[in-house]
Amino acid sequence: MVRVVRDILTGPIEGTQDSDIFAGLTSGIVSAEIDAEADADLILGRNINANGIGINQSLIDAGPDEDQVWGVATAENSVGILGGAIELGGGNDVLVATGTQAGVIDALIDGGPGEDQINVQFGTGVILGGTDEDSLTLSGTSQDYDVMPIDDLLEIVQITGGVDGNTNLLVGQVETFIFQDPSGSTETFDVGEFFG
Ligand SMILES: [Ca+2]
Ligand SMILES: [Ca+2]
Ligand SMILES: [Ca+2]
Repeated sequence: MVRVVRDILTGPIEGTQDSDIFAGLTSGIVSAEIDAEADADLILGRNINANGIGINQSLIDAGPDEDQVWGVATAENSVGILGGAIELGGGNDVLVATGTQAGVIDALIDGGPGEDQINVQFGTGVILGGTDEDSLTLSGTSQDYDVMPIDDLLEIVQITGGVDGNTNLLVGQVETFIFQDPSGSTETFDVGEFFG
């Protein structure tokens, strides 16, 4: 196993066949290429600075097995995941992106095989669940969003609006949509309900 834990994580980094940890703890993951490979890996980009980005313009391949990818930005005008591409690979993976400006901006997230749980709060980008039953969690209520059916065969929908008003997500192969209000209430929709 490798544990690469720094204030800011950047550059190409290779994982092992065992469980690895890659973390940028205060200024996130920036322009990195992380290949986590097999076994359950944790990839954490945390940014505590104003205008900070949790995972910034990085290519992340979590590889097989049950991985966790977190892009967490906590200060003002911050973004969880900006740009780049994140492949969660096989296994039941978890991805969480949170920021005060948006969870994601221009993000490309691919859950791959397995039952993946993706929570991006709100924002812009492309989210693919891949095969098996996947869920996407967004902040707010279903009233905050417009969900437009694009292709029922591939289960592609476009989600706009959002609590920030700027959300524009193209979502494919995700079977369950969860709207999570700050008050704690949640609403759950099957993708088929958007193609009624
Ligand atoms: Ca892995
Ligand atoms: Ca997966
Ligand atoms: Ca799926």
